[in-house]
Amino acid sequence: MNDTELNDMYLEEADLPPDHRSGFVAVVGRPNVGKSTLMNAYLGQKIAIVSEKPQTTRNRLLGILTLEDAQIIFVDTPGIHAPLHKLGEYMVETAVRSIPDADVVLFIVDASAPPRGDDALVADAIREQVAELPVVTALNKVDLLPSPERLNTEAYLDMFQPTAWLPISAVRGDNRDELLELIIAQLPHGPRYYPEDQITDQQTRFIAAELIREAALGRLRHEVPYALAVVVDEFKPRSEDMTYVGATIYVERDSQKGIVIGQGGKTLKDIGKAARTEIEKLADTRVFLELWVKVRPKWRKKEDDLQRLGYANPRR
Ligand SMILES: Nc1nc2c(ncn2[C@@H]2O[C@H](COP(=O)(O)OP(=O)(O)OP(=O)(O)O)[C@@H](O)[C@H]2O)c(=O)[nH]1
Ligand SMILES: [Mg+2]
Repeated sequence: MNDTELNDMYLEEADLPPDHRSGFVAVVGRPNVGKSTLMNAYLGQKIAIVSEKPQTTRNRLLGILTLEDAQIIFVDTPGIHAPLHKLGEYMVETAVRSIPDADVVLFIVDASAPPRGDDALVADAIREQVAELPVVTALNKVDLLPSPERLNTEAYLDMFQPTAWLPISAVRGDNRDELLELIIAQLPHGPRYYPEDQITDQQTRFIAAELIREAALGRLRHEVPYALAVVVDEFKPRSEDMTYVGATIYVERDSQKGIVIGQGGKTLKDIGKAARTEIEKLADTRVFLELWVKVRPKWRKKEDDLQRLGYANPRR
């Protein structure tokens, strides 16, 4: 680092208000409660894919929100559940392990419905991992109820007594700003850990693969969405305003391959069209997207396949 850069760095530090706060906020909860939706809403950008099906998020993803007086690093995690295969075990372990590294735990529940077994798993995981950390509970999806009195507030607060809590709607925005203030108030004083223009730790090609998976999730039913993995094989600028993206969708069985491709290739074409629109926003150029579908039998149960498809065991 040369002198000018060093000066710039000190200047940046000096520019921060003396009571600047920063830290990691582990966003945890059972599948489908709205963790990724809420993080994206705070960032104003789709960093994590979202779907109406549970178990959408499979990896730990950072979403970095830099404000004048705080830098909040959200750690979006897979939904905690009772796993059925190695992929599920990887997901749950990833989520649970993000808890002790956090400064604040954001426990999200779907308060439009009573607690389920998986919510208790989350509450237990938080209790086991942290005794000291502040925990903020967000009672999400208030928009689904005619009045806040119908929320299952007591049932969730009985399960886990948080430091602070609020009813919110991640999609409609109710109490979203207020929740952010609550979270910031629990963060320690500290500097910015990431440059102010950095919004995530994920590489563009990983997000592109996720956007393809999101497009596929929205168009497939039953067990097929869960058997999908997507790998971007190539992500290359072809010219100033055109990016070439080549990706493979992996499934577990021939029958699933047929479903993903669809009659006359229609389903795959629809998936490609939807994904391309999203990847164009990400790449900020036009995108030429080529998709392949391949069968990898029982990949969700095999350690080496999981590693190859981007689900490396956090222990290693
Ligand atoms: N009505 C309503 N729906 C919501 C709200 N927040 C999220 N959703 C919906 O709930 C579904 C799940 O949202 P996600 O953000 O993918 O949930 P998640 O907790 O990240 O789920 P996993 O990644 O599977 O653990 C999607 O259909 C969202 O649109 C909300 O405040 N109100
Ligand atoms: Mg998610």
